[in-house]
Amino acid sequence: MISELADRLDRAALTATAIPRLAAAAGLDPSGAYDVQRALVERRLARGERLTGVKMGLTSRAKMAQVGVDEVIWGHLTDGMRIDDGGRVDLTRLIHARAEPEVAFLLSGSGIEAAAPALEVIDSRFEGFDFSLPDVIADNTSAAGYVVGPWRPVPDGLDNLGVLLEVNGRVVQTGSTAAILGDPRRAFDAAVRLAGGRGVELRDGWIVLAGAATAAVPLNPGDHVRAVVEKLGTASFRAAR
Ligand code: OOG
Ligand code: MG
Repeated sequence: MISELADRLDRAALTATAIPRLAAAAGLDPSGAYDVQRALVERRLARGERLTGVKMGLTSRAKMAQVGVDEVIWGHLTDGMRIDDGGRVDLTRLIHARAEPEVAFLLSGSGIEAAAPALEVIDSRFEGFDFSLPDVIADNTSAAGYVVGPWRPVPDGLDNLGVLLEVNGRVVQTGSTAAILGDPRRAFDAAVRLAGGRGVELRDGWIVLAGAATAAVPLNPGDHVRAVVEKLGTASFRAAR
C-alpha cells in the first residue's frame, strides 16, 4: 500500500496533474505518511537525484493558518529541486505552484555553518491545494523547488529580522524571522530531531529550510519573485512564461 500511494504521488508530480487526497481512505497516520514520503523520495533517488537537505514546514502561524494544518512537519530536498539564484522555474511542470520566503541554514559538523535568504516553491499534488496533516506529509510537504541566496555567517538578531516577499517589484507579504518558532534556529533543531527520529542523519553540506515566515503566494507566468531578509540579503527567480 505504501508503495502504491507513493506511485500515485510520484505520477502526479511527474505529469503535473492534481490528484484527490489519499490519506483518509488509506487510513494513514502521520507515521505511515512519513513511510510514503520516504518511498516517494526513493523514486527520485532511483532516477539519479541526490539528497541535498531537509525542509521544515508549518513552523509559522501564517503558514498553519493558510493551509489549515497546525503541526510542524518536515520533508526531503534533492538536487532535482534546486533552482539557481536568479534562475527560472518552469510552471508548465508544476500544478498550482506557490512561492514563500524562507531562511536557509548550511550544515557543518552537525551545527549551523552559515545562513542565507531563500525562496521555496511549493506545489501540492492534491486538488485545490487542500490536504490533511498525513496527506501533506506523504506528499513530501509540497516540496517542488528552492532557491538559496548568498551564504553569510549567522547574523546577530536572527530571531527578529524583517522578511519581505516581492512579486514584480511589489511587496506582497511581510513578516519577521520571529514568526518561525520564535527563532529560525529552533526550526534547525527541530529538523535535526525530527529527521533523526526517522533515521535521517543530517550531513555536512546539507541545507535546512526553516519554513516560511509568511503565507505563500500563487505564481503566474512571467513573475519575478524575490525574498528579502534583513541582514541576509536576497534570493530570486523568474517563473518562465
Ligand atoms: C506545506 C509546506 C509548508 C512551510 O514553509 O511552511 C512549508 C504547504 O504549505 O503546502 O513548506
Ligand atoms: Mg516552505
